[in-house]
Amino acid sequence: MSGLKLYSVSDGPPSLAVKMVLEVLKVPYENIEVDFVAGEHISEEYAKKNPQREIPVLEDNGFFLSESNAILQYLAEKHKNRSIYPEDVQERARVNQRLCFNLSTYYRSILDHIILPMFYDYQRTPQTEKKLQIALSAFNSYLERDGFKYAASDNLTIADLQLVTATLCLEAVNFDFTQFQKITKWYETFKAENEKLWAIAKVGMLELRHFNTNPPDLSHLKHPVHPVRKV
Ligand SMILES: N[C@@H](CCC(=O)N[C@@H](CS)C(=O)NCC(=O)O)C(=O)O
Repeated sequence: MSGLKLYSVSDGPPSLAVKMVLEVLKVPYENIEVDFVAGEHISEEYAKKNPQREIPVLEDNGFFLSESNAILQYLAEKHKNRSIYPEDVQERARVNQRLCFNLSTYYRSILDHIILPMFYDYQRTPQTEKKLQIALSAFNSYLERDGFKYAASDNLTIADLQLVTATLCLEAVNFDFTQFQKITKWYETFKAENEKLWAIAKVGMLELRHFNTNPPDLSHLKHPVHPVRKV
């Protein structure tokens, strides 16, 4: 056993990206499911692992790491996988740029328009939709301008793992993004060429689909980070 522990949530896009990189790297690990609906991540005990009280967290023999981008970079570095995280400075910079774009803009807009209103007392508004459309347009333009098969290269990199788990949220709620043809093609290519990875991600997509029509009751949570719906 590698001694690695992953504190994850089964429908969390960042958790799914980490699970996928562990599959790519063939690293054994212990998965510890954090009970999000029970608010386990808000506890003081969990805050020792991640003061942001967010999931996922990686524990590598007493070393705790949060922020899924940092986890992906750490694991790819540690296992010296130059295919999913290239060594060449410009190639690596492109991967890092896509990871930053996902965190700051693409997944951010998906979080605000799709995910947060699913779980919390937030609304889908014309403004959140507009930001999402702008982010989709930017991602589509990156794919068009650079012309790679994958998001940052002609092969799979850690950037794809994050961008795919963000995109699956759109699929979960049947948000039509087919007008963004490069994104649609890239997403379908990922699924077709990475069946094992997609099998991991699909579990989360289906759970999110369920939550979208059956919103969870989080009204029992004490000190939630986000406003909870009153039921
Ligand atoms: N930037 C963080 C985001 C992690 C995140 O937001 N995770 C969600 C679960 S998918 C969470 O823990 N949310 C806390 C909450 O809703 O209270 C990362 O990429 O790891």
